[in-house]
Amino acid sequence: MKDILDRNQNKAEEVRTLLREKKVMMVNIISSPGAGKTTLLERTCEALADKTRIGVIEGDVATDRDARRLQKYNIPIVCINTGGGCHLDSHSISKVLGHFALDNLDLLFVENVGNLICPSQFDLGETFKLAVVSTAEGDDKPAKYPMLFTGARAVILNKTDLIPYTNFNVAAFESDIVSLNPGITIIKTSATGGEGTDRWIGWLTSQLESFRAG
Ligand SMILES: Nc1nc2c(ncn2[C@@H]2O[C@H](COP(=O)(O)OP(=O)(O)O)[C@@H](O)[C@H]2O)c(=O)[nH]1
Ligand SMILES: [Mg+2]
Ligand SMILES: [Zn+2]
Repeated sequence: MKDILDRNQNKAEEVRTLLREKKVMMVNIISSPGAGKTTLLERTCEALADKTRIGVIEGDVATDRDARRLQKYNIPIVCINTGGGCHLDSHSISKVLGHFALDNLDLLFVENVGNLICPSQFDLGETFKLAVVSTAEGDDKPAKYPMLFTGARAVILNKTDLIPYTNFNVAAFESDIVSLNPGITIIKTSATGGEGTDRWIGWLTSQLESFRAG
């Protein structure tokens, strides 16, 4: 495992250096299946695709369904089917980067395989990791899967529209996250209803500006 992670880390640093040179900010989106990663990408493309040059790497065990959901935004999309693999690694990212015209890209999203465990261990060369949690999953997930939350720059708490139908405790969720990672940003959204997505877009835009400023 250590050898695998060391090899992954070396390739990740290569990817990070290349993207830095090309001024492409890469966001590695990690969540359990169904938390709303693709829906959030749909809202993000709607808000930004006319002013920001976006590309997407869709990681899935099987099918190109998520890639097809994003086709309507006319952005470059590459689909990686892992065929059973439960995470993406930096070698798979490095292999597909050649399919993008990196000189014509500002923002590259990676939708990782839905899984809270090993995607947080495999550095892809991203600028930062974004964790997405939905209210239907229970508020205990940060405490139970701490690695993702210690390593992420921001957490989206999605499906806030469902809170009245669950026992999700927002204050307990937030305090568990902050005790793992005091500097983290937490943004609450309903990706289907649209509430809070403006805050996400504002935060993302500010990250892109500071990335470009170096
Ligand atoms: N009620 C509600 N449903 C949502 C929200 N975001 C996504 N969904 C639904 O949750 C399901 C999974 O969403 P998807 O974006 O495919 O999740 P992914 O597996 O993380 O990419 C879909 O049926 C979405 O329509 C939300 O904010 N509120
Ligand atoms: Mg998806
Ligand atoms: Zn895995």
